[in-house]
Amino acid sequence: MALSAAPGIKAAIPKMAKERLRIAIQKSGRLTDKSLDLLSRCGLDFARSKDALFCFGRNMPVDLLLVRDDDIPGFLAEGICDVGLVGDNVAAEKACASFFSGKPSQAKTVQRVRGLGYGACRLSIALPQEYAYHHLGDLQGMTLATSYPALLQKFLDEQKIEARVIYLSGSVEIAPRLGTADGICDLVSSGATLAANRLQEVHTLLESEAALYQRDLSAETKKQNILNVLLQRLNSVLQVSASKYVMLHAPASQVAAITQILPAAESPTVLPLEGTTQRVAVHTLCRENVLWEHLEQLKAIGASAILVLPVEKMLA
Ligand code: PRT
Ligand code: ZN
Repeated sequence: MALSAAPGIKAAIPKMAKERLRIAIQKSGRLTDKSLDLLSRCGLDFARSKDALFCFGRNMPVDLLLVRDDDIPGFLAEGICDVGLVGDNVAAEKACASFFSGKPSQAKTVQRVRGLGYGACRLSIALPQEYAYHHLGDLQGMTLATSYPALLQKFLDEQKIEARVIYLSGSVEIAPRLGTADGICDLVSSGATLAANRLQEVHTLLESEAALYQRDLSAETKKQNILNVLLQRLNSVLQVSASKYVMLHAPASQVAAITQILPAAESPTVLPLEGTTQRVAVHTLCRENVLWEHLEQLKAIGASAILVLPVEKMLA
């Protein structure tokens, strides 16, 4: 936990206003654009200069802190920010590290509120492709390189596997080729990096996505109320991203089958079509993403003129 950065951060940002919620996001990295976009879709507008660490919220009492993702759990625990958008992998590693360092209370004050639907990845152990892996016991006596030493050590302890953990801050995947380690424990999303380095994924320790974490605000009602408004908007925005409005023509006899095929479909509006009693127009809201497979199934039971429209805003 890079708490050593805290005095610098404290000096760089305005005095903590008791009535303003402070959200930390990653300054520059994989989560930055999606986090900014999500907050903007929640209606938040920030006065943002390019290199600023701190951005003032123009239309709500919510300010932004732009920092390294690894610092976010520590800043939450220290009360430097109130809310953080950060990968579960980072939050779990910091919580685990503070547990090992004898400060479990830090981890307890920071709560995961909800996943945000982006930044999906998994923390996995990988070994050279030529290694004939059978089971976890094969890791016994190996040296594993990782940027997640606390999570890996906890996993090995739980499995009663004695392996040596070495910490690398980056380029973990080349460690086996350099002869520094037998295997690695690193983040994987598409698997392309593992394949390019001739590594096989043998076990997943953690599934991760970007998530909203908060510190305990039970004694700060105003801030918690602001967060509640933001969470309500977030719920709508995230539900809308998955929702689709579907319009199609179909045999009148197939309306029930159509709502069965469509994912999480609401009760449909069924309208007559000019010049026929055999076919009808069906309109419905689907609360989950509509895939090509769904459209193909609809076509197979006689649907035509199938339109899938994005939903911009929704208030349930
Ligand atoms: O500077 P700062 O410390 O803020 O950023 P960072 O360099 O530590 O993090 P960054 O921007 O690389 O990632 C931020 C977060 O994105 C991570 O903490 C995860 O929560 C999430 N995320 C999602 C990923 C990936 N997917 C991912 N694939 N973070 C890293 N990777 C790397 C992985 O380490 C490996 O090198 O991508 C490579 C594997 O990708 P595939 O697609 O080839 O499998
Ligand atoms: Zn980082």
